[in-house]
Amino acid sequence: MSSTCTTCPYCGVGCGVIAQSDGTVSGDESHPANFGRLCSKGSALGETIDLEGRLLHPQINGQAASWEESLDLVAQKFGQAIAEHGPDSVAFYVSGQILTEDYYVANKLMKGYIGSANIDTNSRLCMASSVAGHKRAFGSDTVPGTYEDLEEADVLVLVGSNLAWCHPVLYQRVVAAKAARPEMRVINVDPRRTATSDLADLHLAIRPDGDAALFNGLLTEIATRDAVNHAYVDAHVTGFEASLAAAQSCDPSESGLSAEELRAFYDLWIGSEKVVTVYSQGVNQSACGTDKVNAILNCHLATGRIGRAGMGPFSVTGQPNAMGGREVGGLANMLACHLDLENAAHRDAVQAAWNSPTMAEKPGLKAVDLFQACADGKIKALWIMSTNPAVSLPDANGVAEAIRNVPFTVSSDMMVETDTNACCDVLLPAAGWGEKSGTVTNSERRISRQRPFLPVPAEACADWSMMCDVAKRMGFNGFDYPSEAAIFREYAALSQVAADFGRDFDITGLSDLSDADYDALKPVQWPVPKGKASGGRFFAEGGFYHADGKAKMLPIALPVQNANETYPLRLNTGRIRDQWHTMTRSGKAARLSQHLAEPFVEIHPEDAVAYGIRDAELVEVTSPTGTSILRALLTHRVQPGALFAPMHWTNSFSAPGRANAAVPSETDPVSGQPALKGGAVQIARFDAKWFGFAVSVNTMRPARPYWAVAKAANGWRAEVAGCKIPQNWEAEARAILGLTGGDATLFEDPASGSARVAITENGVLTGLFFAAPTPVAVSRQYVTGLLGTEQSPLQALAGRAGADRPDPGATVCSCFEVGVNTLKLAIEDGATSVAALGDRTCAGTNCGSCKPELQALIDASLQKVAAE
Ligand SMILES: Nc1nc2c(c(=O)[nH]1)N[C@H]1C(S)=C(S)[C@@H](COP(=O)(O)OP(=O)(O)OC[C@H]3O[C@@H](n4cnc5c(=O)[nH]c(N)nc54)[C@H](O)[C@@H]3O)O[C@H]1N2
Ligand SMILES: Nc1nc2c(c(=O)[nH]1)N[C@H]1C(S)=C(S)[C@@H](COP(=O)(O)OP(=O)(O)OC[C@H]3O[C@@H](n4cnc5c(=O)[nH]c(N)nc54)[C@H](O)[C@@H]3O)O[C@H]1N2
Ligand code: SF4
Ligand SMILES: [Mo]
Repeated sequence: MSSTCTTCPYCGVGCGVIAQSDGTVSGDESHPANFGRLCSKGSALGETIDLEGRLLHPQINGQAASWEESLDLVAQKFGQAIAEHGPDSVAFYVSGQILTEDYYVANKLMKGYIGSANIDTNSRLCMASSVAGHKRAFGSDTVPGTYEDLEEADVLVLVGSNLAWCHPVLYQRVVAAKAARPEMRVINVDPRRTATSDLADLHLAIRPDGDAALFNGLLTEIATRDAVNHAYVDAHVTGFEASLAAAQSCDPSESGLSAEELRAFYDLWIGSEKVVTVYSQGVNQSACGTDKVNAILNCHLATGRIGRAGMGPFSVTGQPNAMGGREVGGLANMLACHLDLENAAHRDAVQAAWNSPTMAEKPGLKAVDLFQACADGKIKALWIMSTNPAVSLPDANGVAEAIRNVPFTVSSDMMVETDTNACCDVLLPAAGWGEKSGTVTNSERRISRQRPFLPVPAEACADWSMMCDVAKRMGFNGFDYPSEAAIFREYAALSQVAADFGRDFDITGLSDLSDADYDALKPVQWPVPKGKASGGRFFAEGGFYHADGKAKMLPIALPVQNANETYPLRLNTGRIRDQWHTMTRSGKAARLSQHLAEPFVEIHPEDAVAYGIRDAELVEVTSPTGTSILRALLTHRVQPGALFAPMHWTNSFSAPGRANAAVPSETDPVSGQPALKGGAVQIARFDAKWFGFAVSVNTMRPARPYWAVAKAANGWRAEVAGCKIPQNWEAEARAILGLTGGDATLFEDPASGSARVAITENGVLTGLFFAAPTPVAVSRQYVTGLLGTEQSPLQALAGRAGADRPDPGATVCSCFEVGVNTLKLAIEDGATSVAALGDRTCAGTNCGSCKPELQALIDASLQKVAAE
């Protein structure tokens, strides 16, 4: 079997993967992002590459169509809209999950040929505030540092980042560095306690959006303690005095932290030269996100702690090619190679290099405004590519309506069934990871190849290739690429234009790659100038990209916190360890679906008491845009007044549990990034009359008032709830299980209002259903494990293991499917370190993503022992 070096398609860490044609994957030891490590999602990639659910042929209005017909139709409808309503009546909405070559073609087609800048990307939801903050401070969107800086730092600050779950391999590198140098300090700034906080020496549970107050306080203290690097500031920075004055006029207690916490933070940050401040969506996805970014950058500029080993601000990117998208100018306000759309000289130079008929002159619509324009009838043709906005944008129901309101819509995706596809006229089947070929850029500016190791199935096709086919049909020259290598060469050559303007993005050293060189390209960090050394850090000696060559510090005012009496709570949202975004791929892997199998909302116990909500009941979370129904998880990890819900669930997995139905679309005024972490909401207990849990060998999609399904090893599992007690439990069970045949065994207890149904076919268990007036208390893991086995229905209906078969409990380690009960037993039995637990149970010994949870279990058990 042949093996192929490629790159993981999930997060922006950009790990190297070695894939076999049978789908077996392992970490690439030679890749400088991961040196052989993979996390739980990376390790389970092989389970997501089957063809189940794939979109394999083009469709027009739900009917199979040929590529010829489909491409003709797309070209004709886009051409017609442009002819009748002008270039700004059409739009592309693309994604940080397409490859650089795809992105380059999309941007060239829209800006240089159609002549509109109405191309925006899901990076608007993700990186836009960082991009805007970088541009304001540095004059360009440059990430100054490298991953090694995180390891070499003496103080590592993680702001609004759940690195343990969202950048797990980078997190593991930090864990290893801290183990090697125990004096290293980690600070986590997050209103919520997360798996990442568990590693931190200091967890600062700031008030939501308290970041600017914290970093303004830090800037003031830097000046008070005489820690300003005057030589650096005098030579390379403007705006120091005004920024300091603005900071000094703020009250740092607005951060919500105590004087002691602030002092501890200042002592560590100021006390070590080697400080890295990593930040992510807790900073970016806010109505004041760009200001928060600049408040952080200000402190690094004032101390000159930037661009040197072990120090600097570090915005980690989310998607595998979020960075590549920024480089090709995928955002509506940018031009290729970090050039500026609003700069006439830049526009002319790019147009000349492209030899294109036109060039967009003004920025296009940013994501939220773009979908508003769809709702307003201003967009006549829309092409959505590799993203699922009907789930991932705020006001998701409104966005679905807006897409339906556009006269002609196209979606190119790998999967048939997505919430967005359901709103679109034409579906174009995309080649996916393992099939497609091109490059991606990770968080530390490292360009790596994604290489194919699987045949492209049926009629699927690379994104760049379908766009070129449409461009040609629209009569445009300049899209005759023989291969993705040819696109890459053109792009690398275009970066000469950027180099000539003295800009940061220079990859001219890659412009002469032969097809064979491109195929063999090793991971390389930009800049890659022709004939000079590549990679490294930026700004140690200044060299910023504003006209005066200096960086700008910006005066930052604090956000105004308005109390909202109708919607008094704040809905924070984000990610869980084992799911990726809208679950179209990670949702296929049974072992990834067992970690957290259902959407939930974290609620502080005080709020739960105030609203009369008990643990594991259901909660309606409502904003003016809509409602989502979520399982209540009572925890001190969130602050009173704050809720946290994961973003992942969709109409395929839990229609009522889609978080973004209830996330309003407020945006940052500078970056246009939505405030996905701070929607104002109200909550109420959802008045369910019965709760159910079901497992079936069939796919379930039980359209009950509440439902959520997850893939299991031998079928599916479902949580349901209803508002009316069914007349006939067996009929209800069969409807939910999707099982008409087989023998049913029914237990009903009218006194308690509970019922249990088992279905067997030829002695094999095909379905189990449990219902009760309160949340069903059966062992999910145990019951799910019974599916497809030969079982006595009576034994199965007990819902928990007999004494002879221990119940492993909820899965903690996805790789080896080790449950919480197994782990607790091992801890009681003396395995009181993560390594010992690994020796005993294998947990944590493959990808290591569960290590924070293993440590938390050990800590909890030791605390319990100490309290006894
Ligand atoms: N498992 C998994 N990993 C992923 C992804 C995934 O879907 N699943 N997606 C990838 C993508 S695209 C992205 S962008 C990254 C995102 O990676 P992260 O940004 O690390 O993840 P999030 O969970 O979105 O949010 C991070 C934290 O911000 C905190 N936060 C909320 N409000 C505030 C605030 O006002 N201030 C501060 N300081 N913190 C706040 C939240 O409580 C949350 O813990 O993850 C990437 N990695
Ligand atoms: N409430 C809330 N909402 C959020 C966030 C949050 O923190 N909270 N985070 C936001 C952020 S940071 C992000 S990045 C977005 C992500 O949100 P989305 O981009 O909407 O989510 P994905 O599920 O990654 O969508 C990718 C789609 O592309 C398809 N696909 C995969 N590979 C290919 C390919 O090669 N070609 C094509 N054409 N299609 C492909 C997949 O099947 C899937 O349908 O969500 C945002 N939404
Ligand atoms: S950390 Fe995990 S999800 Fe991210 S690139 Fe590496 S293996 Fe993939
Ligand atoms: Mo993202």
